[in-house]
Amino acid sequence: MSAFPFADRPRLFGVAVSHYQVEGDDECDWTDWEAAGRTKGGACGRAAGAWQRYEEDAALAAGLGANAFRFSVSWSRVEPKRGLFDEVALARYRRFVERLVSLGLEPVVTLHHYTHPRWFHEETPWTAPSSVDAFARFARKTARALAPHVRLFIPFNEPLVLLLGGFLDGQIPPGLADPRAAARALDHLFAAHAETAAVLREEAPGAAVGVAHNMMDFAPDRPGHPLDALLARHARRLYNTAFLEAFATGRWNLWIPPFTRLKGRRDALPGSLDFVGVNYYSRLHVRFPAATRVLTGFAYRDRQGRGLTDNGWEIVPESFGALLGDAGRLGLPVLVTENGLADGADALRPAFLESHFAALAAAEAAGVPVAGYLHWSLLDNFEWLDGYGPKFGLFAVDPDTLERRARPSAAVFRALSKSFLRLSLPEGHAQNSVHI
Ligand code: IFM
Repeated sequence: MSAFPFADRPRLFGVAVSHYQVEGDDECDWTDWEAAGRTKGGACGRAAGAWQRYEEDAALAAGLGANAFRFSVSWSRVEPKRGLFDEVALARYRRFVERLVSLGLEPVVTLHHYTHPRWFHEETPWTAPSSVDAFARFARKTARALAPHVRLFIPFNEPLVLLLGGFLDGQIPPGLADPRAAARALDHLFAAHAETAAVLREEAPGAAVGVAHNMMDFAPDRPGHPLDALLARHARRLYNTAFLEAFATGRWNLWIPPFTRLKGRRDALPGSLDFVGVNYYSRLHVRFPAATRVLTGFAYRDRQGRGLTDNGWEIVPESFGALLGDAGRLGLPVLVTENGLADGADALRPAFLESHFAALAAAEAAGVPVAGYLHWSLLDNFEWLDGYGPKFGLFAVDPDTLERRARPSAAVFRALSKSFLRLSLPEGHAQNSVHI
């Protein structure tokens, strides 16, 4: 049983990155997706060159006053051929983890952040039961290499986005738009989470296991329109809580308008989470009738006049607070595993940080057991379908030299680290798993 938040580090404050978006030159299903012209933003290429610069990036995070660093392990580097594990890649991640620890940074390790080894979709895709063991085996190898330095593992980043984008909307690998495949994939993703949690508890006793769940707010596109309001309510519940509750109850029943229902049960799910990770960015406006494209049929609007981010997302700190409240209802510690914005000019980021920290503090004061905050992102990085356009970094990355340069908001972030980490946990703060 994990005792997260840990007594020796009750609050986490730091940054998040993911392997494909910063490492560079990682051959996987996304590389093929880019080559097939399926992205708007072109190829990832050498990204931010972090595979060679992780140690430097750890020091940048420490310089921001962070005590935690979330990153992900590339499955395609670790298992380039099915069953063949690359010890050199594992050793490289181990060196990085040791560096994090030596700088006083808690490693938060994600095992799946969107990409797959090239063999995966052919040989044992998420629609096949064998995917569960394949993923758990990779998780075991990785945990064995990184334990005992790692106390926080996240088997899956944004599994619902992978499901919607990869199996219902055809936008990301494996590029399917097939409700039956989606139903099978969801079942196996849940099973893989539960199986991996069990593996991690064997390999890294005492480590805490979470999920990084993308949470969004939804609002009626036509304020006051009853059908838009109904749709927004449904989307909010479906996207945020209905999915999360499956981890507590072991059951799911998701109706994705207009015609898709995903229903299932996995008895191993309850008890498989020690914390809820929240990735929060924005709010979408929905209009009845429901869109046919799951991920792209909604609109962002600047309803409060705060300005839209570089990639057009609305800034809504109020929704952050409300969604943290929803996440907190699982009765588990809530770790903000991502929050940030694309803002190359750094014009909006200072106010974004201040307002989201105020919302976080208010949620905490209202009883949400907040265990920490990890900002997306330390660096400008490769933003999936949008390539290098959106700049999410506290540090800008020069595309030619890969030199990192702090944006002015890095100082704001640093100042926030002091006040955030100074606060101690209120009495009775969740220390262990309680399931609804
Ligand atoms: O860059 C992504 C990340 O990989 C997952 N969460 C959302 C971020 C911003 O789009």
